[in-house]
Amino acid sequence: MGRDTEAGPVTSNSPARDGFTPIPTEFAGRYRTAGYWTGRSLGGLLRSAARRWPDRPALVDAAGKRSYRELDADADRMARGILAAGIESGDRVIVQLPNVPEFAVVLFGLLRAGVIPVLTLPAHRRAEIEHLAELSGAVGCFTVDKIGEFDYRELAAEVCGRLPGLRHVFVLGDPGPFTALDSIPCEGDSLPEIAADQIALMLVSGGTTGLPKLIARTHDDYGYNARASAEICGLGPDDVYLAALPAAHNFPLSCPGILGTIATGGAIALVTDPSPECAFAAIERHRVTVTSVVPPLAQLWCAATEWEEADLSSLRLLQVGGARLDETNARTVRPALGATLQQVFGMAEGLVNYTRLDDPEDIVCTTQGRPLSPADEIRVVDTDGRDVAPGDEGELLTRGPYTLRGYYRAPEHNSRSFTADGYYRSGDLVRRLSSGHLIVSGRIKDVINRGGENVSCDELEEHLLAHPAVRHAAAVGLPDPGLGEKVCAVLVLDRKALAAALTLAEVRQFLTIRGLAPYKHPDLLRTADTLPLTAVGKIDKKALRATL
Ligand code: OOB
Repeated sequence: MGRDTEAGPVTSNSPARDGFTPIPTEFAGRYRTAGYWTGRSLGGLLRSAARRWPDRPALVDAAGKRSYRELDADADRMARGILAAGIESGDRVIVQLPNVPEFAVVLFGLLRAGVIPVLTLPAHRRAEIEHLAELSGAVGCFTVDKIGEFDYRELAAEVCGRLPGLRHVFVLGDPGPFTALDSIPCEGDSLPEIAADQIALMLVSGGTTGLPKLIARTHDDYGYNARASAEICGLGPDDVYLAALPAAHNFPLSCPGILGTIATGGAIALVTDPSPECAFAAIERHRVTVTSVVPPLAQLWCAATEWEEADLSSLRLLQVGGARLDETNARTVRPALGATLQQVFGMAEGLVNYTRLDDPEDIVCTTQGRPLSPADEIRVVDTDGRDVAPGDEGELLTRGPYTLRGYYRAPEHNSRSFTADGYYRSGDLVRRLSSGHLIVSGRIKDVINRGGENVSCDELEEHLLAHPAVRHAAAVGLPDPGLGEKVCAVLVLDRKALAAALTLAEVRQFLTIRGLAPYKHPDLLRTADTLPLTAVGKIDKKALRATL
């Protein structure tokens, strides 16, 4: 078992351990022997960087720079403060912060305290936050006062009212009735020693079922994810990474993102608004070299070079992932932005595929990359679970040194999502080329990929069915030139409600009241007399999509 060198009692995370499915011992042994798992904690990653590059900038923003030495000290102070406030190692806390430098300070503070951050997105609302807080048994919440018109303190107050276990709320900015993040007490004891095989943090899954799932990642597996990704992208101390997507997402966090940049001594810039205007200004000001975006944003950025004047010459690598990037848009990246394109096909569950920096242009523009690790095991199978012929389409199954073996506290779901020998069923349809590169050709999971954000149809349908006028509901994805797919809700209304038919605005209003994140709301509404059914009586989404 890995241990950090810092003195102090060993943290076991034991209260969080139940409900966690570790990678089996014989695999873990192999991953250690091969050097993928180093036994070092994520907090240790920053510590080593601070020793190696103390005076280099770790975080850059409009207000100035924070060196590695400063970030390291800030993280220690935060860790001590968190423990002094009464949160204990092994506890879980909700983190819902925008892309600001404090995100990194809070994240590393929690990691060093052995407190497990549940990394939620700013777009999440009551339905998601309450569910994730309950599922994780969170005792606290790190949030922000407001973003735009939305008040996160009100959200925290609502969730605290329903979950008495949520006792500690820290707010970045004006704390309202809670504690200000910058008033967190900074005295306190020595920090615990962190075992690297323990849960470091929890990511939220894009989800296929009714409610979002939690993915527990260990220090060992997530550290490997970040370091190996950084190596593939050739990151080093001269790189400046721009976090333009929400920092709590696996892509900007660890592929290689924030953690991969820290591991290699580069600087991190963050923007809360990824529009060309804002992001380009940040790229110019900080001489950003690498960033990651979803396909709609890549398309917008390429188009915006026509009218935006900013100097983007520092940008060497644009990573695009989260949803399928079509070949035409892929081919515009280099001419428009002057950067190398890298396609990234990843999942919070683990497996990440990258096109390599030296892959031929055709591979980069037509595939979604190949696995990060030589130890990633890939199977492409038919509906009976048999391997398809090389090059044929099938469902992607995977296991490996940084892929989960089970969702957190979800035994029933796990029996369906994993094979008996531990492969994760991704629900993605792929073809594998002889080079090992994958082409994502479709999906068998009932998910709509709305511009890189995954909307679980089950989850949305459950909310729609809660409306008193709705008898049956189906969510389907329809093609959209900007987003790739948009969300269409097809409703069968109660006879009495038919006269006063529901409007899209009313449906969205209803979902807002139910606390569902806005990106999951339908873009389109259709009503029908009946929904087509399959032979077993399930809603026939294929037929439904065809009629739309
Ligand atoms: C990333 O992670 P998630 O967990 O938000 O979403 C995963 C799902 C995949 O199973 C797949 O259905 C889809 O999003 N997806 C892609 C894709 N990248 C993700 N579909 C087609 N082409 C791609 N390039 O989205 C994620 C995590 C780490 C790195 C990058 C993306």
